[in-house]
Amino acid sequence: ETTAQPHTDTSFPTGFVWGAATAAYQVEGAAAEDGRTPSIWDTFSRTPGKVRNGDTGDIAADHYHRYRDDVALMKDLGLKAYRFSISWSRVQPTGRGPGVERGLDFYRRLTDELLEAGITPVATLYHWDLPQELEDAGGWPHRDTAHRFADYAGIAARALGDRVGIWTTLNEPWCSAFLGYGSGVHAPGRTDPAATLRAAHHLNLAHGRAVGALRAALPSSGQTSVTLNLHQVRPLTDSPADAEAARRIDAVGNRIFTGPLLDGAYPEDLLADTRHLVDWGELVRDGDLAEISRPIDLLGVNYYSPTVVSLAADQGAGTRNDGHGASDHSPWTGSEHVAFHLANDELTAMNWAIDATGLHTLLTGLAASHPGLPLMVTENGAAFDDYASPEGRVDDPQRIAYLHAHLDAVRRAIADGADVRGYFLWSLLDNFEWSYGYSKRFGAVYVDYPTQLRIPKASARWYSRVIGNNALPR
Ligand code: GBH
Repeated sequence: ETTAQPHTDTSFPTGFVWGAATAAYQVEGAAAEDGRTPSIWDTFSRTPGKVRNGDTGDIAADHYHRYRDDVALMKDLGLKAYRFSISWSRVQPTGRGPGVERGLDFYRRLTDELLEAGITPVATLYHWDLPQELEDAGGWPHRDTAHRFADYAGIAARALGDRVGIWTTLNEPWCSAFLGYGSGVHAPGRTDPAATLRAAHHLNLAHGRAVGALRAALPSSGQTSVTLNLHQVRPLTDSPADAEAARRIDAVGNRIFTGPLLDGAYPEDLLADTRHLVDWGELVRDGDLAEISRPIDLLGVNYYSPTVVSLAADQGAGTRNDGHGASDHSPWTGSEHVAFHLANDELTAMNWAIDATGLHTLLTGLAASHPGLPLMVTENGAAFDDYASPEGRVDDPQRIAYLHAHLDAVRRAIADGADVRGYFLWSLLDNFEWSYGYSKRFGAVYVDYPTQLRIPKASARWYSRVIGNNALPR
């Protein structure tokens, strides 16, 4: 420690980007308005048994109609940035052809409102809502989908590039590939290991091509990024077997993306682990890796909980504790002998273990492996069993504790040399938590769904003070 008061400095760098995040299908509603067509999540949520209580995103938090009030709320909380996603099937209902102005207009209105409130818009092009027509044509396992995505990226950037400066191509491609096509707990609900790996490659390719389309359409000040849910993988014990389990999960959970995106190649051990499932030589064509590894300006990191693994003798152990609902199929393609464990028994309402040191390790690890690459925490937060008191208050001390611990981990990572530019709380609002429907509340702001009334939780007020002070409470 070299500073004078090492244990009392709780402040963040000047200009640190304080934000909150949402995603189109989770908050917008208006599922059939202004030309929007179904995405894979509309189809999936309408399929009986796929989403808890049969919930859908038809109305969600009605953000499509209430965005003005929601921006006013953000301004009131002092947010400096808002991370939202664009619904592909609003902009290109068939996943092809020209953009639909009525769909684009929503994002023009939203971003105008944000800019007027002094809030920086941060747009994600894909937060899991593939136009159903493209899934019907083969979805992400089909190479053409990557080309369709680049076209869509160009349309969105030409329409909004004058007001949106920070662009993220994909949110958590691991979830799209491995939960969507592997375990099937996410849309489109397929359970095919070969399709999973093909999807992963085509998501990488889609990102790379989209970065090219963004660069062509954006002013030179435009920033491009991708958001990954990097698994902070830990072996259960120091045995060689558990180290092997950690290596495998790191390969198929992290390096399958960071390898091609940041380092220009798929790792050899990943190819070896999975070559019985897919013909990588046929899948990865000449020129793909150069496109995928186009330089980006920022890496987005989403973090919730660490991933603790051991090597199990029993086949199928990989299905346990994956945190994503019941499936007979493991998302961990090619890692059937790996078992998953909780890091501790302090759990959120998702039954995810709370361990903020994982975020520090992740950020400092990236700073060491990829020096010079600016980082942004694009999601972090927790679900708890929040409820509104008869007086209309929502007290969520557990969320305050969670945020405090994780923000302190970010602050320490910065002090240790990680170039972390900002932090986005997941989520601004309670919303549609995918296969859990509305049963899980991640918001800093409570949503009473029957009335759509917004109630800032105690954690929102707490976060607002942190932003105002640019520092954590001592
Ligand atoms: C994000 O996904 C999404 O981007 C967002 O839309 C979603 O609402 C939010 O998080 C909350 O779920 O070790 O058992 O914890 C996060 C998905 C969750 C995938 C944790 C990996 C690890 C399994 N990730 N999960 S476990």
